[in-house]
Amino acid sequence: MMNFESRVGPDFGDNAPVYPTNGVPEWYRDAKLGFFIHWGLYSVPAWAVEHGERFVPTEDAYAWHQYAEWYGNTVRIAGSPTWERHQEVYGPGVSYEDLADRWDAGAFDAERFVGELLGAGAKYIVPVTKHHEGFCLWDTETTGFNSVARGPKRNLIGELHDATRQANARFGVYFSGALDWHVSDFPPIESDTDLFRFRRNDPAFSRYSAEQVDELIERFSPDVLWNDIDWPDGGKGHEDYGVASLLGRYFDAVPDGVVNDRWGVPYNGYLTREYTNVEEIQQQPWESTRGLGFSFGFNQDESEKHSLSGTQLVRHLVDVVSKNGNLLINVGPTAAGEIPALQLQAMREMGAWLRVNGEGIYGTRPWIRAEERVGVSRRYTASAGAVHVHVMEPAAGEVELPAELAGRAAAWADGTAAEETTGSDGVVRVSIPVGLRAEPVAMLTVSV
Ligand code: FUL
Repeated sequence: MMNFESRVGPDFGDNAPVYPTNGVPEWYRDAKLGFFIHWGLYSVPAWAVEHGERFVPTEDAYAWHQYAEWYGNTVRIAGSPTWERHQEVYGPGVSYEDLADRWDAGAFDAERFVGELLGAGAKYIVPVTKHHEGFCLWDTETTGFNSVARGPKRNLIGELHDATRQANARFGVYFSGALDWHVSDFPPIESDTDLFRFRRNDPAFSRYSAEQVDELIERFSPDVLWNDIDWPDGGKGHEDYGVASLLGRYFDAVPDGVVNDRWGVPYNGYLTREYTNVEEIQQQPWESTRGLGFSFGFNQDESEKHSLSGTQLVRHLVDVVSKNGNLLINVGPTAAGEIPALQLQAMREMGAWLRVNGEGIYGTRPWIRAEERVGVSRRYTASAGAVHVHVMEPAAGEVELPAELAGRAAAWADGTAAEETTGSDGVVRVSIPVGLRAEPVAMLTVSV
């Protein structure tokens, strides 16, 4: 499947618009951890074929798409596992869109839900307001295909927004810019080529998309505007519905807002990386995103073997932050609006770790190196007057200190002062307190 990270086009040559920019504001760089929420119509079937079940070249993998939120496309590929399962579960003649009236979000309590995300350590949340299938989760005036008119009969984005603001956290929105299958009439996407062929590029579609984003800006003043796939080519340069004018309206309304890089124009706020590991410190702030499992939307067939444990999640966060990134980890609720137990467990473990070790994450910047190639696996972050050494395998019992950090006052997260020993090999090591050896990551703060 297509890697959606950054595509740029078309080339406007000398007539290239000037894209308003706010760079990447400090609040965003300080925040480090956000939660994506993929909750939508796709949460009703909540299913995708098990990741890795079949090997197919990735560009042709759309019939076996691992993302449950792609259900509305996968189900239209005759003979795909999703198509087969859909016939079994719903019987013939029930379309994906028909599921809108079967969506019961009765267990959703925005305050409790947001409380879990913030308890897990998030400083911002980014719910999907409209995914590729076109179902809107707010009280839009642009279409009746929305959660107020159908199914839940609730303004889900409004509720999430209010609960997030009330808790003093930052609120962003995800929006599927170039794909809206509800107002498109194409065969299903079966390859990367189709992904670009089967999308609307007429000006009216850009206008439709821009009106929706304008509503989101006006109602929610989102701190993050997270566009996906691209802005429709047909309207990229349009004076009202194009990217430049839209971003202009956005930054007028939200002066310290931030956008991502998925607009398909030569302008980036921050870079996005999806299920990709980054090797080095990146100069440009970036954001790692992935589901806790292999899907963003809830896939009810996933189990422990597909999902990040709390320990793996914390280590991923530390790795990303050490390389100048933020982590936008995804939660995929059930249709009813609850967080599945497997996801909740990892989230709570991360929250517990952050309550003790947060000073080595929030507000930090990369140090001169992110990690070392030899010795016990570790990552570094820096804050005013301190470098934090994050030991990724605390069970190792001791860790090497690089020359730049040796001989200085240092304390472990539990308050224990670090004691250095110099081995016959000349390497300075510190012993890891026994009480921290079972932690996901043990943190040592060195004054510099
Ligand atoms: C991708 C989408 O196609 C996925 O479904 C998901 O929303 C991810 C964050 O971005 O481009």
